[in-house]
Amino acid sequence: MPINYSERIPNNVNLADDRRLQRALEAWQPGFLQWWGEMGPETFQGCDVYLRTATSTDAQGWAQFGYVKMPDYRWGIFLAEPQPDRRISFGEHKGEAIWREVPGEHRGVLRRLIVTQGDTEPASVEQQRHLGRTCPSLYDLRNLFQVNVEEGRHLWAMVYLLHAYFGRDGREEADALLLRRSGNADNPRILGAFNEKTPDWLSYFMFAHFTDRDGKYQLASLAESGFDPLARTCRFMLTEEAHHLFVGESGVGRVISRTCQLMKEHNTDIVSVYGGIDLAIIQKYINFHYSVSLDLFGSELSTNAANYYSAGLKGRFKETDRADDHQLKQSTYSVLSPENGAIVQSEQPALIALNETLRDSYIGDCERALARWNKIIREAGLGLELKLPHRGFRRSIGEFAGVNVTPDGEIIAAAEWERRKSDWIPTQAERTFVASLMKPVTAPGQFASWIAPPVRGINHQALDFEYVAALPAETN
Ligand code: BYC
Repeated sequence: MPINYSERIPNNVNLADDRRLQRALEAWQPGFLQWWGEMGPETFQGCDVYLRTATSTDAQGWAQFGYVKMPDYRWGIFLAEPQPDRRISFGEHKGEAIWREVPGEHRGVLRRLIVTQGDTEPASVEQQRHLGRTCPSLYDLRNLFQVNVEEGRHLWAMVYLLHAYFGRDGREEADALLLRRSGNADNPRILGAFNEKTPDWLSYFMFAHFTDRDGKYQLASLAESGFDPLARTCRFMLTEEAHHLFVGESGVGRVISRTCQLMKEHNTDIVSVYGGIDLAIIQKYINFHYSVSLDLFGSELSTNAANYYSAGLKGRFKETDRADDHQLKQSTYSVLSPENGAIVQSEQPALIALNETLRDSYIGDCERALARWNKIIREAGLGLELKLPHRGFRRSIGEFAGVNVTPDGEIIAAAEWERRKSDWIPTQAERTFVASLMKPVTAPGQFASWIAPPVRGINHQALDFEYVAALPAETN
């Protein structure tokens, strides 16, 4: 369905036919723009950025490329096309018609899920606000801004649902989404990972790889929802999410590639003296971001998750492709947890183990991506491997919270953890070193010393294309 760009808020939800909703969103828009000005990418708001904008939700039309100044980006409301005869595919309402309105008894829970999802979007923009100033290339700068404007659009997506379906409570929640701030002690973002800092580009690529990937799995579960407007919104968000994951995986891959090149050139593992990032440091960044992101799936055993599922609000990853009863009343699922100093496996009711089920899908995806990074190292002829730490490593949520688990999955005493943790997560000195490499590179076609160029440019453009033009004088 084409998107109407002549409207103040581009949309494919017939906003023009609903004056009340239109006015409510138009009233929210100035607050959003003010938030974007205060908390969106600093310094570069006046630049021309070669951005992709969605102009329709079908396979051909959702990516139009051209120079746009970020504040002029057309943030809009786009739902994927409805699926004819779609029925609820899981839970107590399995087989019933999907809901086009919020079912009264699930209103509070549904609102909470939408708010939690919505809160992550502006949070990530806030976390990445300062990165532009230290970009490793114009190509990377453009990709950062593409991700940022789309996270802004994902906020719009959730705000639309709140305004359209949740009345006054929804409007209040939509306002609150613009008031919380990542890392703010008094009014923080809801989920842990979104209050961490993203101080350098290695952290950013790790975030886009590991944390955005949680987004993929959460959105895919919400895309199964019996509440059809939520399902369709998330389906369209997933098309944009794929690019964010590409930025993360290829970004880390290019850092690894450059490190390998320097290792071979100088016949050493310690490439930091040559302007690269040692594989050992990259490993620690992986350990940090992977463990923070695992927490985003919630507790292994969760009655919340069971309730979301039974109510038909949040399914499993690829729910409809699974060959079971889609109600899970009798099934069990295998869960790991610490017990008397060891990590043991037990069978738990599948319904309350749904967070763990989703986490397992995510872990499988992370393992496949890790294998692709290791392939880069192998193809460089180096006999080293990166690893994902054990799922219990450095967890703050769920069964492993407060338990000291090594990356290899051994439970150790607190004192030993304190002694050894600098072997596993970045030390302040390593973070300072990585920060010291972050010198801006803004000449077209040039790349920082610590990262390899990408294989190809954006939308068939050359690598030396001016992906961001009209840079402020201070950044040239
Ligand atoms: N931090 O039963 P439990 C994305 C809370 S990322 C802080 O274990 P539940 C993106 C929980 O709220 C995807 N608190 O968890 C990525 C609960 O609080 P109450 C975001 C946490 O409810 C990059 C308590 O602990 N989308 O899109 O089963 C860039 C016990 O709850 C955390 C979603 O998350 C945490 N990590 O599941 C941009 C989808 N974990 O009730 C965007 C919507 C748990 O005691 N959210 N808690 O006050 C959900 O489905 C669920 O809320 C969660 C938690 C999966 C997050």
